[in-house]
Amino acid sequence: MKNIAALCVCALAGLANAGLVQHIIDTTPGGATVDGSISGGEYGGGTYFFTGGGNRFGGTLGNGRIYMDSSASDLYIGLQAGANLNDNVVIFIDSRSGGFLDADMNDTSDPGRNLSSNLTRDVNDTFDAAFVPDFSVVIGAFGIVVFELTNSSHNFQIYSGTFTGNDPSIVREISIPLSNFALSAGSTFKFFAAYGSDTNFMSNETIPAMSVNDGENPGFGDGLSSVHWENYNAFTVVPAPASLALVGLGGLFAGRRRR
Ligand SMILES: [Ca+2]
Ligand SMILES: [Ca+2]
Ligand SMILES: [Ca+2]
Repeated sequence: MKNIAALCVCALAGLANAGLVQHIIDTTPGGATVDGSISGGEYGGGTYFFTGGGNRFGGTLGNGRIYMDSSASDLYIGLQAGANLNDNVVIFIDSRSGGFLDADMNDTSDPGRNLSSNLTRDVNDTFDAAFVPDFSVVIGAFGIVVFELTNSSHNFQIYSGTFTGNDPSIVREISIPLSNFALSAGSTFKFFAAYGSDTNFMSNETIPAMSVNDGENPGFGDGLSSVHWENYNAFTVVPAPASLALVGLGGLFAGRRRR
């Protein structure tokens, strides 16, 4: 009985520190302009961003920001790096049921596919039970690539070479059709981001912040049995204009009923 009680306490302690960290709901009908900077009204007037933790690769991701915005047709992602973009940010997107865990995937045919399959090279990384990714977006000096994850060879979706090199003053922006991620107006998806080298040597940097930020870089996983990436964020795509109008009408009728 003692052992069972101890196990329960451990599980609860883990749950208390895991899951959804930040949820942004897009209410701006327009999307962003893919021009390498954050300006004007895009990304909710500069308020739709997510922050993280960790700095063992110099704070590129841990001190950076991921901006998101959406329109009726596209999702916009903007990475503002906190230091030189010498390695690769991988954003895991959970936008539909099903998906693939680290242990399910092993496409090692190039660095972007490899990071999308395996974070820490020599161990099976684990995610929160509510997070099963379906897509990845990898951002590095090479540009930006989007994959649909599979348990064999990931399906290539998009490559953008608009922004390359490691200069952190260039915001890495991309426009991705909502349909690529099985999203539609008003849909919500989850994501988290990690940062690792071309050879899957992992930093301790993430968005959102997680317990891994407090330790050394997981690296290749030497001496570790697994690495747990326990947190994620959520973003809700802007509803269709008709839905926004209905929200307004609902408020009007509610007001009438009160009178
Ligand atoms: Ca918007
Ligand atoms: Ca922009
Ligand atoms: Ca999923």
